[in-house]
Amino acid sequence: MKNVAVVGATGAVGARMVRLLEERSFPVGSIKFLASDRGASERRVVRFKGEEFPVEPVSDSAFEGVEIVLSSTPASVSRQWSPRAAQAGAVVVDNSSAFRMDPEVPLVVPEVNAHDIPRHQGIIANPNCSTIQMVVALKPLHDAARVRRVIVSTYQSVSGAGQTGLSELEEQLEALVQKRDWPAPSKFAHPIAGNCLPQIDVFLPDGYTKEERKMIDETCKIMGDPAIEVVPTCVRVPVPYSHSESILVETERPLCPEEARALWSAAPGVTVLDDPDRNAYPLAADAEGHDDVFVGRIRRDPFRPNALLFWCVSDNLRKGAATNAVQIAEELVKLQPAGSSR
Ligand code: 11C
Repeated sequence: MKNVAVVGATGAVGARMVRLLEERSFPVGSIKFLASDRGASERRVVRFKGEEFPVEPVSDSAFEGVEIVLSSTPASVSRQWSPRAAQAGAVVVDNSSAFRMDPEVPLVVPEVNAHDIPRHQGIIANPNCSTIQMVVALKPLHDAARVRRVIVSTYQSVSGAGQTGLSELEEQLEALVQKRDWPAPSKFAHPIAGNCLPQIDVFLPDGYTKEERKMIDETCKIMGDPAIEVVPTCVRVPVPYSHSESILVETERPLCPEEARALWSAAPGVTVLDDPDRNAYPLAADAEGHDDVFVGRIRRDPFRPNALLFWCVSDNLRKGAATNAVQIAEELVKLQPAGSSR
């Protein structure tokens, strides 16, 4: 059994972390729920296994005796508190971008690089949602045929931008149906209802966005191969939950669709849904609430024997965030049975 704290438990990802600890029967000895936002901690309670727990303000003393911290807070809050939780003796699974590219911090998707977990020094980073689902799908191809280049276009749901992203879409969809004006967008740079926005996060000097840069850098770190070329275009679409991705992958050894299908069918965390005769392929609405990464539309590049195309969908708040974090915590339990120090 482990003493657990969830930081940011009242947010969209934090709430799913709490549900997943219940659903997956995580061996919880004690549990507490923390928030950095004093207003949130004053107002909220969290239900866990039928009991109500108060949300406590995050503080150094709150981490005393805690063994595993699941944290879903903005990067600025993580930078302040995750090292302090680690200092107090906990292992922090941190969902923010604060430590992902720190060479001392493992960046982990358990289906891909659980072997990196033991080298942690108190913090393990949970990757970006659009990266997680892509690397789960790429890993079996990489092991079999070595992935060299990936051209990916994403279709990312508004829940990636949190509750305010969801609210902005809902408000605009209502106004669209009622043919009335809506207030100026605040979360996104342009209206999201009836639109696709080729911008997620801010632009960098090279013309890519920060979200695209995360996909490039995080993929190489998780896969342990700096030579993989990732060329992303990240797009926000008016979908509430689940990210979809159109992926072209080039491998060193050519892979035919049948072999890729067999590799994915045997891979952990992947479900193949690919039956064009029945119009069956992964859909964002169907993936919501599930933990797997779904792949379909598997086909050859008509011009290059060493390239395949596929469509990849996953629930961004579950496998793209909360499920992956809880899976990392489960790996920690396997490594550190109760009572052992980290
Ligand atoms: C989005 N992928 O869809 C982002 C959300 O670095 O964890 C997650 C940002 C992150 O807007």
